[in-house]
Amino acid sequence: MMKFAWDNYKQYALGKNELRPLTKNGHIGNMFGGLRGATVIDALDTLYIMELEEEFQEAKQWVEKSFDLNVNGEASLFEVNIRYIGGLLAAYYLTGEEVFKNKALELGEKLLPAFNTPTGIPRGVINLGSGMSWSWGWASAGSSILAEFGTLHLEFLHLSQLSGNPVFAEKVMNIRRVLNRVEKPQGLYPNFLSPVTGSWVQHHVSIGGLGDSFYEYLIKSWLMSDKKDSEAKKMYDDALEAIEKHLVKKSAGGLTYIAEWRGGILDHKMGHLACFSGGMIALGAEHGGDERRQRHMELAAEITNTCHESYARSDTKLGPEAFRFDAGSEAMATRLSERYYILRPEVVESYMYLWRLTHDPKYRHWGWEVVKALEKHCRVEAGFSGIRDVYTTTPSHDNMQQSFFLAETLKYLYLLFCEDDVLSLEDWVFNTEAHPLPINHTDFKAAVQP
Ligand code: DMJ
Repeated sequence: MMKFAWDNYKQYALGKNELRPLTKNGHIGNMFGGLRGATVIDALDTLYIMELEEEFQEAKQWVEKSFDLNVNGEASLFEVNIRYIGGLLAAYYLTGEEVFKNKALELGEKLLPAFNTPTGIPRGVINLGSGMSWSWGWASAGSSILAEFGTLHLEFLHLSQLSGNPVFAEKVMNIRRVLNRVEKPQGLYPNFLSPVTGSWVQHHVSIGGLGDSFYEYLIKSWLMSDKKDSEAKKMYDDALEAIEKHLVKKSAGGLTYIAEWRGGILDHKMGHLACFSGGMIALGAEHGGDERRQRHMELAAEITNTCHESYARSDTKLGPEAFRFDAGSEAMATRLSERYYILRPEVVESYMYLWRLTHDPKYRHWGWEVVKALEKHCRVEAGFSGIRDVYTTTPSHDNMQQSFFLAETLKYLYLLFCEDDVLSLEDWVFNTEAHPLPINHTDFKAAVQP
């Protein structure tokens, strides 16, 4: 599957950001500020660990010869960080090739002006040429997004460690300071924060989109520091406790889910994005006392089961973008606009963690169901495509092979079916785009303490 996805991207779209597999051309989009080759950078480490050597060399050559950082355009700070910097760092750590490190550091420098705000909380959009930054037009009152400024920590610590320049670590440690200071409603972290005042702009809380990877990076910061960063662990524990108390619910049919919270009112919906949380909670559960470990492992398994149900209840056996637990519905999309599947990884990501941590064979069975469904409904003549409606078996394709399909979905499926020592959880943490970063078994303090 990876070879097919790569070969078609290479043939029809090399150097563009994504492949359009139906029209057999490339897509550039406007998320990466003029940077190109998102699929190349996202695919590097997956090609490498799958031992697709020739294909890895093709990707590396493109980075050496054609990856141009002197661009001028509006980029998402978050997307550039998780896909490009994460992808380059992982490629460097796996291969030791300097070119990946140098590009990551160069790109990291270009992101720094986004932090020039009164609080140091970065704005979401940055022009990589001029360094001008601003907030997303759709984010309320010029706010920054929790899942965006909260998903820089892992990569930025590595940038400091590799460059010897503390500035990257200082930036993310300052974000943490601001978050520690601000009052949390019922212990929860809302999704919108003002980079000017450092206070919340709107009380919407979600473990899915807009919030998701902030929580992921707390527990992974602790793991990546070889369990030395106890502040991150405490923030994760406190946040999860508030989530358990206020957001975790059981449906009439007995399915556990994590609702969204709007100023105290619950929205009984889970996004596909929120399905990463089964894996995260299992990973965090490993490291607690007996009672907590058991409770969290159960919660992780129940959420993963619910996400599996969202797949099992569709005709294609792929899950919708969001599913609900209201008006008599259980783990199914109720709105037309939420029926699509864009090759997202979160459900197989949780299968991979639950498999590695429990070895219950059902996770491999569930993963294999996904493989079969992808082959049946998403494979087209020239690559893999998302589908517009998971509830019909004559799917309409969206003509887009997302780069995270190569970075995450296929990598997590591969890791689900290989030995545990391939990218062992003892030695690596995955950034939110599934790019492996090494756990620092030596002294991490120099990078963490500005
Ligand atoms: C990926 O880019 C990352 O996993 C991110 O954290 C959330 N969205 C996509 C995949 O769905």
